[in-house]
Amino acid sequence: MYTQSFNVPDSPGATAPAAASAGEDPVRQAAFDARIDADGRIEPQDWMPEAYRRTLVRQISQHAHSEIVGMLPEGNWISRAPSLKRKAILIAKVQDEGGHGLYLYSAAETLGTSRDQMLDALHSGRAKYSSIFNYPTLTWADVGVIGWLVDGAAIMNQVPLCRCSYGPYARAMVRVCKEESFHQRQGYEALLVMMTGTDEQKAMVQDAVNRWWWKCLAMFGPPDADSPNSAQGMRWGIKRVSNDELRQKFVDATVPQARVLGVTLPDPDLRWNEERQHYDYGQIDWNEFWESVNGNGPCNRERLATRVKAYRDGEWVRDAALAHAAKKRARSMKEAA
Ligand code: FAQ
Repeated sequence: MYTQSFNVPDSPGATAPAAASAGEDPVRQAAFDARIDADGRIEPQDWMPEAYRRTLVRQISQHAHSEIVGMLPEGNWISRAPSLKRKAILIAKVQDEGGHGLYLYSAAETLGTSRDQMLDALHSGRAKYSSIFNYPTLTWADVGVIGWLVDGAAIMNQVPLCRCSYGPYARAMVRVCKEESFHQRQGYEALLVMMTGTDEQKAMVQDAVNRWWWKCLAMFGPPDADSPNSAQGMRWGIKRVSNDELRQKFVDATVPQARVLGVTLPDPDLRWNEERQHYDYGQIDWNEFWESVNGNGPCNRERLATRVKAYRDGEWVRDAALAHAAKKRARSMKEAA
């Protein structure tokens, strides 16, 4: 359904030169720019402008936080899944999201920021994570809709990131996208089954679609004109496709899927535009989006409190692992002496 077939420009620098950063070594800056312009990869040991490093830490750590916080809405349904099969699938999916968070924290650590620093930013409310995870999962249909639409939107956004200019992030995204693809399909399949069920089940699916649709469109971030980070991110080959373009691709891919499923997308302005060869869609409520981003969504407080508690509860595990590692190190030093 979602493929790796994005046709993105090979060389981000071919259309716009990478920005020169004030105060950076001009020779190393020129080598960096040339690498970016040639669509090469930047690796952790390579010199890079501080602004590039900061942008990557910001985006990758936000992405990691989103995966970890994103375990919570669906995790809420593991104990209430309607069958053993659905429970096993859901456990696997939620574990995958945890794994994605771990690859992404590791990728961000290669830029010189520690996991403790990133987690502290999350737990203190300074760091952002995706707006979408601040909404409640009210029924079992929400789990299917998250797979279909939230993972579907995540794949749209993440496939181009497989070609991000920073090597560790790009490589992490390849595996993440393969797993997200399974997540999207399991959600869609669960909904297809519900739509062959009772009227009550069908109504439950439609209700979940009504509640999640607009929030998924907002997930791609503010409109390009209001996106302060996009231009530089694109010039550096971190972002390959703009927020609005990805949103449009998502709408275009999802409308036929909704038709097959037999649900109505809750937008009276949604219609095919022959001239643009895309679907037109209505106005996104950006106030609601910013409320969620800035800590005032329906579940922000609950989500953060759950993460902080999990971190505190896990302290003895981290301490034990560190003590074990120290003991092993001391033993091998003694043997080597
Ligand atoms: N939520 O200038 P831009 C998933 C912020 S993973 C919260 O356009 P940029 C898997 C943005 O950070 C979902 N904040 O920024 C899963 C910036 O603030 P800052 C996460 C948002 O970076 C599925 C400000 O607005 N995916 O779902 C959001 O160029 C199911 C201005 O925005 C990623 O993180 C938002 N939705 O573009 C897990 C992908 N949108 O930092 C469990 C990687 C924007 O200046 C279950 N990230 N903001 O203070 C990206 O591609 C980009 O960072 C964007 C934003 C596209 C999210």
